[in-house]
Amino acid sequence: MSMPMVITAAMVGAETTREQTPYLPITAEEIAEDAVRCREAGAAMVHLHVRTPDGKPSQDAELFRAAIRAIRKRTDVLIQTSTGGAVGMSVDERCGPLTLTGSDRPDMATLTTGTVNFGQDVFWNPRPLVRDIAKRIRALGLKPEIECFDVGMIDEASILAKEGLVDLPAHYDFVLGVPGALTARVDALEFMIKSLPEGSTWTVAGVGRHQLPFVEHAAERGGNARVGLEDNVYVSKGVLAKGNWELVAEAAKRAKAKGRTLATPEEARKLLRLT
Ligand code: KMH
Ligand code: ZN
Repeated sequence: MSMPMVITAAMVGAETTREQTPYLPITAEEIAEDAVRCREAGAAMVHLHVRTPDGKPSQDAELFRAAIRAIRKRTDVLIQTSTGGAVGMSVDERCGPLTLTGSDRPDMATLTTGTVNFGQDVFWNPRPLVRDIAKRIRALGLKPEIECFDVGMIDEASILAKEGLVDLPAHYDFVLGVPGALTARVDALEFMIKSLPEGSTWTVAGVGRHQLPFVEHAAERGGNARVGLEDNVYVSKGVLAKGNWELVAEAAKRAKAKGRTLATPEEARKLLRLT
């Protein structure tokens, strides 16, 4: 029997704008309201970025603290904070959420293990910077989600493990379909899966129109899926999702149709070996 599927809602991101969709949550209260509905729809985890009140991407610790408190006041969904932030941010800026401790500490943090073209920009992750972030994640006692925008990032995570900066088996997120990075094709997903160290867990995040079809591919292959407005604003062709919750609900429907059950946050914590 396959494992329950962990659905992650990438709720905010750094690139999606209110011009693209009026349903993008920006304030802590808006994020918490949508997170509650995502949890009810079947998400076990949220992947979190935050914004300033005027909608600009930010990695400010206090904005994260406010969002984390607002979410935890209302739901038990796991919170994975971004360390990617937005292109062009410094490493200290990106690591803002890793300064949160005690009851404000996130449950998990992302770690991108290589540089990649990102649309018209470059998402810079030189090897020293990756090691710096890996150490900060470890110092906070968190497990990383290894964000893989290309296959070599899996190999780099194995090197980090040899250096004692990442524990194996680890959890990986394959982000497929960013312009300039690895394409969203099933054979690319298969190669990613084949490239993983023994015992790894994985999530796939298809970008744009690939988001919901890749929930089905993940369901068939025994993996996990990420959906949400960070990567895609449409629930069907030309129809905006009315919130992250609507994308989670659609993902849950498709996963169940493939015979998968959905993980609760507590089940996800065990499956992903979080502390
Ligand atoms: N916004 C992207 C440049 C992450 O959250 O760790 C990077 C990103 C990855 O979203
Ligand atoms: Zn992100």
